[in-house]
Amino acid sequence: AAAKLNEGKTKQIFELPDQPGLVLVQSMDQITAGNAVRKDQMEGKAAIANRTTSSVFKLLQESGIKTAFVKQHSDTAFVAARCEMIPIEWVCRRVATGSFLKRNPGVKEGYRFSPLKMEMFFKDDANNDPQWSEEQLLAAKFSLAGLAIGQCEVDVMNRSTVAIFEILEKSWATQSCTLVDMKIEFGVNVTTQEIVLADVIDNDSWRLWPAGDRSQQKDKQVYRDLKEVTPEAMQVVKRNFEWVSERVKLLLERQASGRVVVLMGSTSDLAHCEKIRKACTSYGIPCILRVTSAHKGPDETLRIKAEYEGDSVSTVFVAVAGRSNGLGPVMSGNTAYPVINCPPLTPDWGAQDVWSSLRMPSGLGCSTILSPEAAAQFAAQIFGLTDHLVWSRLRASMLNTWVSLKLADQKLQACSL
Ligand SMILES: Nc1ncnc2c1ncn2[C@@H]1O[C@H](COP(=O)(O)OP(=O)(O)OP(=O)(O)O)[C@@H](O)[C@H]1O
Ligand SMILES: *[C@@H]1O[C@H](CO)[C@@H](O)[C@H](O)[C@H]1NC(C)=O
Ligand SMILES: *[C@@H]1O[C@H](CO)[C@@H](O)[C@H](O)[C@H]1NC(C)=O
Ligand SMILES: *[C@@H]1O[C@H](CO)[C@@H](O)[C@H](O)[C@H]1NC(C)=O
Ligand SMILES: CC(=O)N[C@H]1CO[C@H](CO)[C@@H](O)[C@@H]1O
Ligand SMILES: [Mg+2]
Repeated sequence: AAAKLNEGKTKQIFELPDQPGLVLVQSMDQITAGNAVRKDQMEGKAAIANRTTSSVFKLLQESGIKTAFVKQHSDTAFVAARCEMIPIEWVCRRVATGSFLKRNPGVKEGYRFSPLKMEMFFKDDANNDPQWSEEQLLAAKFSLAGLAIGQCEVDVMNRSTVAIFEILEKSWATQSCTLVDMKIEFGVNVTTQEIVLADVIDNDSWRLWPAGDRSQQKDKQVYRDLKEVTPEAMQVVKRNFEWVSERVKLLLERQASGRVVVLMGSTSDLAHCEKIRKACTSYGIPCILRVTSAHKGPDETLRIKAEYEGDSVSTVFVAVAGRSNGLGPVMSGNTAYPVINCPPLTPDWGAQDVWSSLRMPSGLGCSTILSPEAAAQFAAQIFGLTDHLVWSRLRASMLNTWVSLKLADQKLQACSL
């Protein structure tokens, strides 16, 4: 049997002898509240927890959030990157409820935080997990897996928590569920020294109110609120957990279908168009390339347009035409779908050619974006309005860019010292 590295109230962590950078996280069939004062076995809970954690981590992972999760191992266990855990619970709130109301008397339940309210708690069972300020965390001078937890690391965790909350909030909204608040933990990947979302996200990690209605809450609060633990009451708690674990799978499903259709005036622009397609694919958006010239074959241009208007799949057209761009404006004047001009400009005439994409007759709403990647990104932002999976990739990408800049600056400062 593999060596046990750690054991807590709800999980055991095992070494994977053949994969030193990885661990096995095993859930146990036990439910706790109020720091294990109340402890009941609930058959099947571990399996439900497993499903919840796996689906949520998969959703975040596919969006581009760095997490410790690697893959599902069994009904009750998953494989994760081996981490040294930062002993802080990061709490993020959209709606005031629970302990926040106790600590902030006068605030009414249901108060909405915009921006999100961030809090952190030091994981210290003996002292009931005291709330900490950022300054206290810095003063603690934690060092995990060789990484000192300073201002930069704290900012990265703070920003990551917000992004993770927003992604889960958008995802739950597709199920008409309000994500009220959430608590998460970060670890330091021992192999890469990266800060990653670790531990688990299960129904104990958040409050979910279907249709924003507290009375229909599907989270662990139901269990905490039980006056007496009867078999019937435990069945209600378990049914709620099952409800969450069934719903959480739906978060991974695309809610809307959409596609980008790139029209190019000539195959000489193929390389430019392939860049658009590649970027679309990175957002999970299908992208189709077609050749047509609005100057030389307008009948064909309009026929191709009709093809994509005829099947009720939401479409963003991207027009790629050099020299004089007739394609984008003609499309834009004849379809209600969005049209993005993405002209492949050349150094010699680009400054003149671009005007054929910018100066439009009245009544046309096409946009112009010069970089092929940025044109795809704009199309993704349009689909992101209705597709939470696309929106999540955009949101995670924003976070990752922010973190890279922060780390680049930190590295540069360290060098110049
Ligand atoms: N990927 C990981 N690598 C290493 N350790 C991990 C990983 N994920 C979780 N752990 C640790 O496994 C231990 C057991 O988890 P569990 O949640 O059961 O503990 P707990 O009793 O709730 O205690 P805690 O208050 O520390 O969470 C915890 O210390 C947790 O931080
Ligand atoms: C963490 O470690 C694993 C294996 O040890 C590695 O494969 C992975 O890329 C690392 N980074 C993240 C973000 O998980
Ligand atoms: C639900 O919450 C319990 C309470 O701890 C948690 O431990 C369990 O893993 C969760 N199960 C589900 C359904 O996710
Ligand atoms: C997180 O960042 C916000 C915005 O910079 C800041 O106001 C807040 O105090 C931080 N929260 C914590 C707990 O560090
Ligand atoms: C018992 C059980 O349902 N195990 C599941 C754990 O989670 C993964 C991912 O959702 C499922 O594929 C397993 O079947
Ligand atoms: Mg824990």
